[in-house]
Amino acid sequence: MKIAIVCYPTFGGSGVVATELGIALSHRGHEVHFVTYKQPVRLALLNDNIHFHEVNVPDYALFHYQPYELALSSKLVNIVKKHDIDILHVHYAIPHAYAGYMAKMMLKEEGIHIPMVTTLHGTDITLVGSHPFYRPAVAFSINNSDVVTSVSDSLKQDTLRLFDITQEIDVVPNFIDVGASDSSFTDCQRDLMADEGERIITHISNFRKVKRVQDVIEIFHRIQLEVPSKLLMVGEGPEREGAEELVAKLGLEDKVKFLGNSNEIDKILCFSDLFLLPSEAESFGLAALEAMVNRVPVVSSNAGGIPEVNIDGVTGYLSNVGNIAEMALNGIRILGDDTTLEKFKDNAQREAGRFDIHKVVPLYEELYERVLVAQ
Ligand code: GMT
Repeated sequence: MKIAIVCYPTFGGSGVVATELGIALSHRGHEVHFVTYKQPVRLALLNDNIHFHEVNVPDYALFHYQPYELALSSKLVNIVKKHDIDILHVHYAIPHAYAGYMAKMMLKEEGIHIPMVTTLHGTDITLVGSHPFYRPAVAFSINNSDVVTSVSDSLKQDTLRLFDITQEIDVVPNFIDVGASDSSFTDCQRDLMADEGERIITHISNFRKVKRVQDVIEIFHRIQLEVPSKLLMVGEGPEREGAEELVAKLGLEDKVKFLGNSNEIDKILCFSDLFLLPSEAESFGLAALEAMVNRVPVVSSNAGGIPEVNIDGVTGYLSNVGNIAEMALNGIRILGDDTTLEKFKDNAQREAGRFDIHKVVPLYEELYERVLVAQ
């Protein structure tokens, strides 16, 4: 099949999932065309089956806001025609599903019928999409997609609750390449990050408010009083400065390292003992799954779709959002002795296998085939 994938190219979960899906589809013989405003961060290699098309939006002084949707839908029309695309798969409803629908309608005028699959990722529904500013357009684009998928059952329920949805929603969970992560990296340089006898705790996110990075620091503050440990903070975003201030206020500067964005999170997770994800909302929690596949147990909130990934008492623990004290106690329970830690590590990696790429990508292929037959 020839598939055009529309996504955000940045370090966000939806962009990562879209990119990994495109790469996996290309390995399975499909021709994949990424359409976005910058080359996706995880798309290092372009090959015969992977193409990247940049959407350009020239600055024009009259426009206070440059019309990205217009440029994207025009680009999609041109690419579908030029490359004979079979399917449009848009990740993140805003504005991709809207632009995709417009492209579909323009192509229809020319007698070209192209189905659109929309994958909902989370904030496009829970934080941004349900705002009255956007809600009618988001509901319209969802209802006019040929297939709609959500990355967890929790997100499906949120979508049905927040919008007037007439379209069926298929749950296709996020995935991970279980075979690709090898926690026995020869260059797993633990000693660069922590002293002998110390545990390593990690948090990875885009440091937006919804991630509650201040909670991460507070939880670590309590854990390190009981268990000698270091905290690695990976990512960039608006809450980083506040987090650094809190680290200074708590006198933790020599125990907390801010590493910025990383393209090599496996190299950090390979020596991590615990992952903290106290998010306010999380449709799935891809970062938790990436930790688990690298044998890192997860102490998290029970928000949204996280319980579908992190199993309470097995791969880590779940607490109510903001319950810092309980999350710290759970962290101490896991890190307190080697036998318990090893058990949680084994469980985390085993349960990550439920989301193996080889199980999930065929689900998307089935949906593509279903929609093509229905055309
Ligand atoms: O919150 C993020 O980390 C970014 C955000 C995005 O829009 O890319 O992630 C969302 O999609 C990910 C991939 O499906 C999910 O794993 C995240 O849970 C989800 N984030 C939220 O729902 C807050």
